Amino acid sequence: MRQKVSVIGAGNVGATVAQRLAEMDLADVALVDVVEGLAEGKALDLSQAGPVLGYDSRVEGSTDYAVTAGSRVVVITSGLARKPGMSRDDLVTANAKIVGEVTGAVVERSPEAILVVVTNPLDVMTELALRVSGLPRGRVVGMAGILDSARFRSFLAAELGVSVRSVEAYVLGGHGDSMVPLRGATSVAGVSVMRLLPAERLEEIVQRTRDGGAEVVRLLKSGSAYYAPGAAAAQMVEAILRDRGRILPCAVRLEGEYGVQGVVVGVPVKLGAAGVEQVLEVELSTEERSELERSVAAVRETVAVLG
Ligand code: TXD
Repeated sequence: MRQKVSVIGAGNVGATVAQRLAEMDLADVALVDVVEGLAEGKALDLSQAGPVLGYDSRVEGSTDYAVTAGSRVVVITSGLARKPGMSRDDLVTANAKIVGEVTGAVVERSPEAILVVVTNPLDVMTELALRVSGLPRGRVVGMAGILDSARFRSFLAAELGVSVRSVEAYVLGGHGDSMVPLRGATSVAGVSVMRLLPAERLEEIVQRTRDGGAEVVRLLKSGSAYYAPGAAAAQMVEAILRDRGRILPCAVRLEGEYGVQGVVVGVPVKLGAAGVEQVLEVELSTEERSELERSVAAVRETVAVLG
């Protein structure tokens, strides 16, 4: 049987996720947007790339959630993106309304689906989707850590003149200014970057990683990043559909892990057919642990806005 993945929001990130999924020939894709014609137009365009690139994924676009029925995974990207000078948290009220409505609409038609949340502020929107859907935590997972880690990896690879494939890095915590790029656990072929780079240079790269989204927003002047976010969300979908059991940093509600109760933040998880199948606890330095605590507190504060 063909599998279906729905992508809600046919804007920059949504369309890029749909494109990646189709090009991987992973599933049929249903694209939904409130803007009349947008999802339909992009879906048609993507369908017409199939013969050139050789994929058979069917891509259907609509304003009507009927097209999403029976999805295995639903990726939620609908909502406003940051403008220069804005923080992700500035989006909370407007996007809570959108993500709340969308979650209700998709779960009604795809009660078995796993939800991958992308909309900002990421950790808070993941918490909201959990509450609205009533699903267990393993089936509502946020995308941010793969992106933040990819930024960290790309900066480190360029600095050290090695392939991005040889750099293993984890960025944990909330997807905001207080995210926690791990130093000790970040390595090149098993050698910690703390031994490969002077401490000040490593801290500069850590800071550039934290500001990675804002750097792109500033350059683009309208809209925020979407190639790397789209690729990251598609990687999560692939891990679920192919039951890979990949260990990826994703946002999940902690229930005691890392000493945190009832807050969504990014940590390494095992992602497979059931969604988040395990939360992994990596060893943190005292400094990293207090950074994580600060990040958790920042997420808690924004969650409070939801009421
Ligand atoms: O790491 C991450 N999690 C992120 C998050 C990385 C990049 C972008 N991140 C956030 O994703 C960003 O801050 C936004 O909150 C979302 C979507 O970003 P994108 O760049 O795709 O924004 P666009 O291009 O403005 O697209 C949003 C689309 C747009 O077409 C709207 O018409 C649509 O969302 N939209 C809706 N669709 C369906 N239903 C409703 N209610 C709706 N409201 C808006």
